[in-house]
Amino acid sequence: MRILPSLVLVALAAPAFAQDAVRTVEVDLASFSFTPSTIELRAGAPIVLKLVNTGRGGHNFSAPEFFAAARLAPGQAAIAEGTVEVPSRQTIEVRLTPARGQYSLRCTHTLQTAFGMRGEIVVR
Ligand SMILES: [Cu+2]
Repeated sequence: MRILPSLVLVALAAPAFAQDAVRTVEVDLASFSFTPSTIELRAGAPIVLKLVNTGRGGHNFSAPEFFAAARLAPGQAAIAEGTVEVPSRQTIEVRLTPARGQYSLRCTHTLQTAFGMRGEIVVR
């Protein structure tokens, strides 16, 4: 019985443990879609939102209400006007804890919302 508390402390202190606890949610951006187009998240559960631009053109992940309601991880770069730019062939990671709600998502680059580059974030 005496050994149990120290084992628990070791587990909590190990960086690997902390990383495993955070779910990575990948969203692919391409011309002209988000995959998945409906992103389902759990309220209050921290995530790494991994935005992968697989295309030749620049895209962005614009969800102002979503980012305003979420809690961004400490040290996280500011997200300008609720929009994260993801240049061609690059990956941007955003660490945050989402808040319950239903939020619209789109790419604000010229005409791309009209071309179908939009989606939804559902946080339950
Ligand atoms: Cu786009």
